[in-house]
Amino acid sequence: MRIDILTLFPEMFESPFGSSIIKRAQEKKLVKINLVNLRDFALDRHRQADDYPYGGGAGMVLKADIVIRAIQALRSPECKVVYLTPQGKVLNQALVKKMAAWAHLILLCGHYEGIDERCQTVIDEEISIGDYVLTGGEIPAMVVTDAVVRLVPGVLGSDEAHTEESFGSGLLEYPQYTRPRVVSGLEVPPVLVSGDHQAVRRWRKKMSLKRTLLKRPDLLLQREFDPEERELLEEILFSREGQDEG
Ligand code: 4HQ
Repeated sequence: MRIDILTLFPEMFESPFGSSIIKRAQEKKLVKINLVNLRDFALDRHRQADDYPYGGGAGMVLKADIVIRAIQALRSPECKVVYLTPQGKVLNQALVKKMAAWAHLILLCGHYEGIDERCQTVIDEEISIGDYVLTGGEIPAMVVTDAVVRLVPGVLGSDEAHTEESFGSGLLEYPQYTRPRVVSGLEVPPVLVSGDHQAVRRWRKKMSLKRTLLKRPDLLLQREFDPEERELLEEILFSREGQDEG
């Protein structure tokens, strides 16, 4: 997969993409992340990529001729151009999955007040990372890239990918514990040290369902349940004792 990021601030991306899983994905050539400075497509002496808005007002606007020239230079037959904006469709895991199937993604980051409206002629989709106002589209582009790259085949280790398959399906994560077994008198749930793998799997699924029900009931309404999940939900809702122990 290739991801081109068009921005006036390519240096903002160096640290987040230079560590951990995203770094490893690039080293393994599973993804090519291409940081492109929009200024490189300015033709004037001062390489000016943004300008004052017609009609007056605060802030600067990305110039349409520069954005359009940059996108024409980077285009491929299979590419999708995405502009990060609060006006876009709000990002969720279903949208991330759709994007992970694209071979070539071009992310356009606006800064200050945004982009000249005529850039819309080269934009395929608008995406928002949530209903709040940021200073630019760079952090949203990092969020989209991180979420998409981890779904590219081979990026996650087989253990991580397996967890994704069993629980990346619209539930919150189950509680985790590590050594020592007792902290300030608080013990690890006995099932996790029982050695009964089937019991551990069932307990984790139950805790995922319970957590989702308590913290994000909206997520459960968007989802269907298999017979085991129905049984576990019934236990959560109607059994009196020992719910935290499963
Ligand atoms: N901005 N989700 C303003 C965002 C944003 C968001 C990006 C700020 C675009 C011009 N983008 N610029 N929230 O707040 O995507």
